[in-house]
Amino acid sequence: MMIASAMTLSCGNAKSGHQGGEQTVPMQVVVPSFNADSAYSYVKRQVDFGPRVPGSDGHKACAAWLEQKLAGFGAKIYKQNVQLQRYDGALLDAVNIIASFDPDNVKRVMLCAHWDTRPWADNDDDPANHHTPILGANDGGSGVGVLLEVARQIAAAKPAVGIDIMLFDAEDSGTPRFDNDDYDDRSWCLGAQYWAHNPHRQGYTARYGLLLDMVGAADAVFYREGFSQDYAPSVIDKVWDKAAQLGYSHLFVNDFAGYISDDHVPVNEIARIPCIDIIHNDPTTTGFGTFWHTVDDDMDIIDKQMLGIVGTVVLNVIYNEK
Ligand code: AHN
Ligand code: ZN
Repeated sequence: MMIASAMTLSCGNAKSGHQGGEQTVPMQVVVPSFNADSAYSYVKRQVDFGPRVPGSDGHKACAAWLEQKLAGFGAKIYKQNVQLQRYDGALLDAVNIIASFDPDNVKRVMLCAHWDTRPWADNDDDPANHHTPILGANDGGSGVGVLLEVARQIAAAKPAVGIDIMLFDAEDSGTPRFDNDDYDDRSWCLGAQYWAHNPHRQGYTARYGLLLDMVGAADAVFYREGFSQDYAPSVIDKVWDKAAQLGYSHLFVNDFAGYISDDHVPVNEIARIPCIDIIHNDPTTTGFGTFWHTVDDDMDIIDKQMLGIVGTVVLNVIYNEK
């Protein structure tokens, strides 16, 4: 448990002979401890379904499991089943899965990740692998694994704000390198684009959103991403300040590292909710990691401790909302 902040409360109900007085009482914000073993097991469970390419058997089975887990944590589940058009015209059977905690609370924060995996290892060194679907332990699995553990903690002790866990589908079917003549930036983030145009509840809004993408590798490092900085600078400050307080300023680096098209862009530009991307991107070395969109994105590159750090930062941010 972590205790944070103090606050002056007007205490109109004070004891013996001290009526209506004002006193300072510590307002203890109890932040639950994030369990990294649990998060790791949730990543592994997804990977055990195999690739979660939209329309595949692994995708269907994983969707059912995600829904059942989140419902088991007491969330209200919204599913958006929709056919979305890929860059090449193929229709993808997609499902956005939204889990709302305390759904009638007007104070809300959204936590997002994509749950699908890439149909092609088009960044692999070996061209023979370019059409092989990836397992997406990091790219897909890690963000969802962290959010499932956050959901488990919310089930045990709810924060002051309502939380919406948004698992977007069809993020990672964007134009592959082997078809680069057809490249279209809008071919990514199809599920998030759909949700932004068709929110699960009419008039839905939230104070802000946090998107987790590729948060599980040992060499992960998080820079201030460009769209996040432009659309939601105060949210970046809030998260990076909290990470620094917790001792993670070496991982949440106070530098800018370019613009990344990701699910937070439609959330900002279409839904108009300030949303930041917490994404592994090291501009000084290997960008999204050497395993990115290769057959090496499997459980071997998942670092339990990194999942724990990201989850701890997220819990500390949302439990400090009043
Ligand atoms: C692009 O490569 C255009 N965006 C990175 C978003 C992404 C892909 N996240 C995971 N896979
Ligand atoms: Zn990807």
